[in-house]
Amino acid sequence: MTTITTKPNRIRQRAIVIVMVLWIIVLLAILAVGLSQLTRIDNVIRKSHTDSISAHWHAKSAIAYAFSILAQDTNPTDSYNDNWHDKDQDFKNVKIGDGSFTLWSDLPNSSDTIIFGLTDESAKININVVTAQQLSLLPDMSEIEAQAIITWRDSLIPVSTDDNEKKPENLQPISTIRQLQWVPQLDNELLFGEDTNLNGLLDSNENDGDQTKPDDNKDSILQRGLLAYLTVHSYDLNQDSKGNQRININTADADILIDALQIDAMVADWIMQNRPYESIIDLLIKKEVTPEIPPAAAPSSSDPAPDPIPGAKPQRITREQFIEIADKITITDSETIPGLININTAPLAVLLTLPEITPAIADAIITARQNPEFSFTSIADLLEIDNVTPEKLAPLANLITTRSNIFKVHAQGSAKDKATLSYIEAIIDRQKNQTLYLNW
Ligand SMILES: [Ca+2]
Ligand SMILES: [Ca+2]
Ligand SMILES: [Ca+2]
Repeated sequence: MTTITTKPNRIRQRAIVIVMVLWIIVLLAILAVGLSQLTRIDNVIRKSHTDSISAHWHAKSAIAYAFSILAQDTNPTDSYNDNWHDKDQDFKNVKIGDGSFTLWSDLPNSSDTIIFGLTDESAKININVVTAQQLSLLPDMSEIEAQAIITWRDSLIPVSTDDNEKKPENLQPISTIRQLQWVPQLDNELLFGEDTNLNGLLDSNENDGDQTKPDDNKDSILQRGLLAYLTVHSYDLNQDSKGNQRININTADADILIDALQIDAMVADWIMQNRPYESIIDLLIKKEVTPEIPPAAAPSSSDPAPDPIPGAKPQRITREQFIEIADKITITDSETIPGLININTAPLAVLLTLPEITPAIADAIITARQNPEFSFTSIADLLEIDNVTPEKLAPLANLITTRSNIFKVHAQGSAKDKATLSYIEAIIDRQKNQTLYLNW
């Protein structure tokens, strides 16, 4: 007997086949959608990865760019007339390929605007060498807090029996200003103000009140903390404007004084007879030492000093001659001197921490600097400022300079989409051709 498949059975089998085919289609569709989804996510990830690499490399190229800008600065002094300061066209949204970068300074300025350029670290106070007295003169700083910082810093100086270790240029107990957060009982608000990421910019979280950290006053102005005025990196070479090692007036012999400084023998004689000097300004103000042997006496054969005019008195350098040679002389053989403050670039608050600098003198310094043709070429140029006498310059002379070697770079790289950004903060030492990355 032939088995006849009944109609309902056939229908059921066809239905099963259709359901199976539908399932396969649905599965394939799910697979296809899934695959396309994966590809899209992959593309998004890949694009975002490419954008962030691009932004990062744009920020990185900004560091190389900063180096090249500094290499082009051949002025013998460093001032705000230089190519590295406040040039929107050179530092803001600089296009490279399909992205760009921007460089800005973190130094506080009177107009609270963003200065596009590099930051001169010699405009700041070097926390590794500053005194408590000087530090206490910063805005909102109490003597107790200043002393707490100095006590903490000095506790970090390693005890050593090696005299070389104790040279001032080797005393670098603090390697980044952020370490000041560890000073006991020092308020973070005093240190950072509203600029908790220390980039010198008013970020959105720094201007939204207590909505996000930090708490701020929402006044659209960046209230800066103490760290805006501090550095640990600044130093100057003990060289003149031509790159020659300065002449040490405490040790140089007569021939060197006469030849290198182009002074006459009587002045060289005075310099040698009135040693030692605590600062170069002593040449103008030091009480003369009465020579033990009258100049008319016969010179000893072992004395290398040339005999000037027989019987003539050694002659003190004049103020004009002093201004002429001030950049060429020093009181130490050290090749570098840490922490000197550049009077061409220091902001008002920093100038006011220097001994003998009154608000009137600080204003006069800043007014002089506003002339685009002017910069202080040596510390002796301060004598041209009203009310600055040699006596007032004396306690200042070993603390200031007119040149800078260390620059901080805040660089933001931007990818083609302009939304993907990368931030790098670095310290450039243009003498040693070195970069220290603080934020990478
Ligand atoms: Ca900020
Ligand atoms: Ca906030
Ligand atoms: Ca504010």
